[in-house]
Amino acid sequence: NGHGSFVLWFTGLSGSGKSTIANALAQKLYEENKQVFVLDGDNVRHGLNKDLGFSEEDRKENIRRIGEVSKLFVDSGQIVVTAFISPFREDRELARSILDKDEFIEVYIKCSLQECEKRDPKGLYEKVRKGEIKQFTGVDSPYEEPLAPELVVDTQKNSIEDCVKEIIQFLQLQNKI
Ligand code: GGZ
Repeated sequence: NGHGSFVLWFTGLSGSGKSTIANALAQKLYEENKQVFVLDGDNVRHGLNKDLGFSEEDRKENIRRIGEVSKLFVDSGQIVVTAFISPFREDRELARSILDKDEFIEVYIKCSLQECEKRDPKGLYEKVRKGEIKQFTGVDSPYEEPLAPELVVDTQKNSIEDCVKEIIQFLQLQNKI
């Protein structure tokens, strides 16, 4: 694998801004002629992983497969941005282990549950509170905060645009781009 291929592994609650930041960041990198691809629920959970739900076992398998697919993309020369809750430390560490040491950058998209619930962009938290969705991350399924992510961006305190800038600055400082 040559220079410039790696995974930005986003983790954070539903509604924290993972997909929004991933897509905005990918657009910026694309404009700088980088090969970049976003993996998220829309293109993975509806296809490759449509046999998986939200039990602990299924989330584990979801993350394992995304780790393996990310490795394939990285080996093909792409920058990959993954936007999955990936709530369990152990599963994120497994994904990390699939990639080389310098190919895996864990980014915690930080936002409190309270703020995510307030945003509720898809009305899911409301459904959870009504009992229509079970095992929802942060409510009745755990979210394990990263202990040593390469980077933390706080979407509660900062705008999406500023979060994207922070990530780009980090990548430049680390000589990744
Ligand atoms: C968490 C759920 C659940 C449950 C459906 N728990 O905000 P969204 O809608 O677009 O993102 C959430 C997405 C989570 O899928 P991931 O593949 O990222 O999860 S994991 O990494 O834990 O495997 C949410 C929706 O799917 N969703 N049910 N019970 N999120």
